[in-house]
Amino acid sequence: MRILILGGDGYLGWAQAMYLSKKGHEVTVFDNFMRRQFDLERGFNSLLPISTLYERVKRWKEITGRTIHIHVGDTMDYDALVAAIQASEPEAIVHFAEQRSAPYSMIDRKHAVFTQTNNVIGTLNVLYAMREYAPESHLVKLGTMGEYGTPNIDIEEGFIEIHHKGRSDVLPYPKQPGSIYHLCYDDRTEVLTRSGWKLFKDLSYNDEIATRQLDDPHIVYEKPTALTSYLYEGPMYYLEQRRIDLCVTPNHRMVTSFKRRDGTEAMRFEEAKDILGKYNRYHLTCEWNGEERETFTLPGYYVFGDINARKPAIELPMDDWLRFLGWYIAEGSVDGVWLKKVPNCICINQKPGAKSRKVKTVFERIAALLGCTYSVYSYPDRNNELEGHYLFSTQLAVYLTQIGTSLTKHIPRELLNLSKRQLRILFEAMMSGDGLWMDNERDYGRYYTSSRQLADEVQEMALKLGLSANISYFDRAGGTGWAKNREYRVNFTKTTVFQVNQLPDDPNDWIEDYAGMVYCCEVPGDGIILVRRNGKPLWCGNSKVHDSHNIMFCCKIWGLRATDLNQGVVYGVETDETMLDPVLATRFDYDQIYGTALNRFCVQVAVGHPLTVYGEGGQTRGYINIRDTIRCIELAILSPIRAGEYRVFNQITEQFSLLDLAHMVVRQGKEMGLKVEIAHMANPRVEAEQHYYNAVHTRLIELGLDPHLLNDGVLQSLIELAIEHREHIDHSLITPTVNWRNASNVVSKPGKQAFK
Ligand code: NAD
Ligand code: USQ
Repeated sequence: MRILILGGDGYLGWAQAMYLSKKGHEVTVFDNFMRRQFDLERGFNSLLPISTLYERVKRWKEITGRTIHIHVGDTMDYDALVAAIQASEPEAIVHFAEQRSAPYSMIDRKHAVFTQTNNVIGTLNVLYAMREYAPESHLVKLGTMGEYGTPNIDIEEGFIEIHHKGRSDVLPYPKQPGSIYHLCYDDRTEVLTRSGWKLFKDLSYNDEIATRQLDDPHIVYEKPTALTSYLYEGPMYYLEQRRIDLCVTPNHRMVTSFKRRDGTEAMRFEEAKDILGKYNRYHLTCEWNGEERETFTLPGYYVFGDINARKPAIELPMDDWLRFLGWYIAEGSVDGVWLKKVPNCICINQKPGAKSRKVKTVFERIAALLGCTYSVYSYPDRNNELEGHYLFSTQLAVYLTQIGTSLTKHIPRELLNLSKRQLRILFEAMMSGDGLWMDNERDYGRYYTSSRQLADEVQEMALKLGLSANISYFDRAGGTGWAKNREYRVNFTKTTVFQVNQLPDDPNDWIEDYAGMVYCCEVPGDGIILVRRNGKPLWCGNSKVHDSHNIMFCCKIWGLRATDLNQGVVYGVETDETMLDPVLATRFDYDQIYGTALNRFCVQVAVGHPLTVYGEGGQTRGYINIRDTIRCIELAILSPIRAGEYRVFNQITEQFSLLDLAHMVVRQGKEMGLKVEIAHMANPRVEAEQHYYNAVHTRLIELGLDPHLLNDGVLQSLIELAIEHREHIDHSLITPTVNWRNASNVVSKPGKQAFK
């Protein structure tokens, strides 16, 4: 069989590659050497020295006569992945290529984001590449038992039968670790970012997305930790109402509002399909803590015709500037470009009356601050007399030309980060020009503009002021001149919560088939983001699932075949192949980041380090010998699988608590005449230290696995191996320094001997 092994240079991948090659399969290894790079950067090492992949493959050929092909590449690089698939034409793809260390993912935000991006997006690329170039191939994906967490019921193999309100179904077993957000919104949904509204397809990892928490309505901008997009054909949940417009996958997490007993309003997550046809309530508004700024800097400019003469910048009080700018954005224009080629005056025309008097006050103030001339001219216009207010300042005029003309007018982006109080000044001034208040409290009104961008920004400003706001537009058919342009209307009210009314003959939500791209993003916190469709914004959640759910989904829609192997902690490094020659050894990690419990304990015994049991030691996990790992994967590859089938095996052979393990190692160490003790350390992780654990693992046994269980002989050979190589052990790498409770941790550098 032709087999592609992604991550084939790693601890398990290399042992697997040799095992399958020896069995006569045509093996290709794909790896980006990320694991080796981490060692180089941090001064980490493997207990057994490891040769380069090229040396390994060469030696393998010399000893066995068999060829293992190499493709150096990254699953994040779709073209490289596709090239490997096209070259190897795999009948099976074994996917080990993930960042697999829990402590690594908890070092800090950067490492967390890398882990999620590498693993989730890398796997998505694998799925897409399979669909396009190897649709008949069988994906064998290494998952982990850790996905299930430590529930207080038995862990089944992937699926669980649920009886609910007299009905039953077999559903995926609940996952409880960190997870990705998955397919959600249609291709017309936008999301609010620090630089304005953006369609999901235009989002990048540098964008900062407006998020909130369930119990905290304040907008906090966060960079996405994952962006996902899929081609999707299937049902979508539609919700269309005066204030709300949404189109999401039925499993999407909606954020609905409900009244607590004490009358206060709270929010909760509900799946879209579960709220169909109900009188749901939605929270439409936000809270905003912007920045108070005392001054605005009017930039300097080069005097026309004299490149050496530059007028310096001028500081203006921010509140005065906002009052002026609001009027200018709504009603103002820059003149003089056509007269003198240099913009030199700013003009607002108004009918005589209250509005004209307001403009006069604002212009007089700016003229005084800038020391420039302000004049008012009266002239007739059609049936009216108009007052033209003019400020003569080239510096101001040069700056204002950047704010656009009627179709392109906009608010300088940095001003949208101002405090609520200052935004209100700008908003009031703009409303005085182009707005219409519909109540005396000024909580209900409309802003008119022919600039699409300005409409978006006024909506954002209204939301930050705590109002709910949507945008509609009006096409003026048959208009001439300026009046032929589309008119955008930003409608805002004080209403915080909106209830959807359902009329039996005119429902507001429904399920309808959809074919197109769907998008989502992952953000820190509760995963609530501000989205907008057809100009109507709404706080909304995401569908949290793990990348195994992506695999399940792709099997369903594209007919791919996949086996998801939820594997426990692996121990040991000796297989028939790794023992053939030192060049063929696989890595043996004992450090605080990549070293796993039993491997670490054996190294610790070898150098007389107390066994690092974190916390009480009641943490129970499934364990498996490396020999069984590689056999299980072979069994998964060889056992037939239907197109569209997604199956899950729990890949463990026995389970132990940490203390059980530690006591076994102590006993064996003493047996070998070594001094061994257990040190209960403060647990650097946040995890249950005493819990129920019973994981079903029968399917691989049924397929023919004959387990190598952990016994004194296995422990003795692991400890002997560690003793043989103990001169390579860097003691400073043993002590854990990554604490789950910290947002940022320091990982030891070489040369720091923490213990000797
Ligand atoms: P490892 O870190 O030794 O090997 C992973 C390999 O994948 C490395 O060689 C690395 O360079 C490569 N890689 C990572 N990201 C890549 C990318 N984007 N593109 C190309 N190559 C990439 O890890 P391992 O212990 O061999 O584990 C492999 C898989 O098995 C992981 O998915 C892990 O979750 C799973 N697993 C391991 C254990 C264990 O105890 N080691 C237990 C359960 C499950
Ligand atoms: N632990 C100690 N002392 C140590 C090291 C670990 O007490 O010196 C504890 C941990 O707190 C944890 C348990 O031992 O409770 C297991 O930790 P580990 O580091 O051996 O393994 P883990 O972090 O669970 O991760 C490993 C692999 C990972 C794989 C997982 C399988 O690195 O890729 O997914 O095992 S499982 O645990 O079943 O999810």
